[in-house]
Amino acid sequence: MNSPAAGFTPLRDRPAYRRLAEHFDNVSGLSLRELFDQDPARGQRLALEFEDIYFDYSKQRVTDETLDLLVALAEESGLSARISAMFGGEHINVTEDRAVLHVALRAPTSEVIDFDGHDVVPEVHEVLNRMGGFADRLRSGEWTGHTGQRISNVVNIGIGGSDLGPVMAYEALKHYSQRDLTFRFVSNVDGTDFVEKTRDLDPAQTLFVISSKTFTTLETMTNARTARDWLLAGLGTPEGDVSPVAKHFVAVSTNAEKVSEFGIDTENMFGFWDWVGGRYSMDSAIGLSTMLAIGPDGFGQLLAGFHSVDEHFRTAALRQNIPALMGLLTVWYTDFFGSQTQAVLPYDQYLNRFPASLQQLPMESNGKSVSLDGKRVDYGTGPVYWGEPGTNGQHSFYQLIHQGTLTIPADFIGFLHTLNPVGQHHDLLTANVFAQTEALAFGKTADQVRAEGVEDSLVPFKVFEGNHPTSTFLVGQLTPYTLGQLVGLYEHSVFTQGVIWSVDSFDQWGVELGKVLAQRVIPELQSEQPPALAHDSSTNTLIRRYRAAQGRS
Ligand code: G6Q
Repeated sequence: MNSPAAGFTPLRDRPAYRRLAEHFDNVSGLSLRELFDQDPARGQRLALEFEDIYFDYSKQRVTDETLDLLVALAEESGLSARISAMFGGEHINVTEDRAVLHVALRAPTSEVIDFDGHDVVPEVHEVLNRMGGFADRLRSGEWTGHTGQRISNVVNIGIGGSDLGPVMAYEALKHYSQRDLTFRFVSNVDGTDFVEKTRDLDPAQTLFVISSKTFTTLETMTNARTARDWLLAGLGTPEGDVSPVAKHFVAVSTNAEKVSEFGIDTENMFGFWDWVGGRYSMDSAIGLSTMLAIGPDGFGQLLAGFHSVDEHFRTAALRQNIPALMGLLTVWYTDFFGSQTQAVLPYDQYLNRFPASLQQLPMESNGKSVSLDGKRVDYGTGPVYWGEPGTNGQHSFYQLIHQGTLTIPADFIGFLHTLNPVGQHHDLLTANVFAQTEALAFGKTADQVRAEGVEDSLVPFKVFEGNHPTSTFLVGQLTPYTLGQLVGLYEHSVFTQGVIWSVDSFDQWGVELGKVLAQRVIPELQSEQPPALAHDSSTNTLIRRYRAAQGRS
């Protein structure tokens, strides 16, 4: 293992952190009402504009001093140096001794990004060009299935980072997609997922994209084998003949050997590199389904959006740096207010999978309890990210945000222009964004409630304390470009948090234990003979009950 960030000062010992702790005692009692009363221009002042993205953080529970101290904390934590280290291809994923270069996936050809002594940008574009050629052939109907029929269904099989980003992007960019192609995404090892997603598809017109960085993932390989059987059976292929696989399967992977072993011609494999983490891979070849849906140009715009935010993150001063501020605000609430969650609330139906996809990014990256020196942290790290598209959430869980006992910072994401201008819908939708953030910030006092004629006994129930922190992103329109920007903002916010918390944001050892244990249990469920079970008494009993239900004693 690389020597991890040798000599970093533990978070609680950093001077800015200590000053923030004192500062918190002075400002935590301040209300957003007071802050806005003291500074009538606060709503314009605490906002940043980057291209088509307006970021209003004035409804956060911060003063100018808070922001100065948070920026000082970022500086003391070496954020600028860590950004340079990431863009410079250093092995900042120390526990796996890997570089973290997803920024290279969206670099234009004019840029040079060095990794272990060579420029990776040309190879990135070589793969993009191959993907583009394939996408053009498939979208135009030139690429046909084994029987000569045009492909009209694309099924991506992958899980985790090889599924969540692609599903989210497909949903988000459906407006720009080629509508005569049907897209489905199979991830769960539960056979129901495969069966339900393929039940109405014609095998002769279906292409499977097997997306797996390692090409060894249990869920994906199980689904891929089922897909192969489904195809061959559906086409009535004679026993032993696997020739249809060539026209109906392509692979996205870093593991050519395993792809070939599966029976997919490596000519039809699109590669990427071990410096791309799964949860940062939607703009690598893992995005092939996205490109098939929106075309190579649209995919290029998505990458350009990501790249614009990469440049902003790399070059903007921290106080004007949107992802850096987003990350610092999360640190502020996590470590000083003790918040354990962060809501992400997009007001656009196309972003219905955005919160789900986003969950993986911060929670797998910063869900860590050991810092880079291998020691247990004595402060909070990654909060739970969650959300739903607005306004649906307003009719379910917003109650708790408004009147519960938790402090839940929330990001509201709204758009100036809708892609579906139907009647008054967009005005009504957007009115809800503004009304909610206003209500969360300023609430409703007992006096206001009484003035509405509410009888005294009911007043406490109808009071809204307010002071619930929110940021509002007001974006021009949902396009491939702005989607890339939004995801890029969260990626770099997560990076910023990880730097402050001194954790390795790019490993995921926590995912491994379950995988190993499952491999041990599988034969215990399937063996003919009763297995010698050596688990705890709970697990042993569960296994026996399951075996009995399958008629295996
Ligand atoms: C993401 C994780 C994880 C990964 C899946 C799929 O950062 O590493 O979600 O993407 O486990 O892995 P494969 O792509 O190797 O199948």
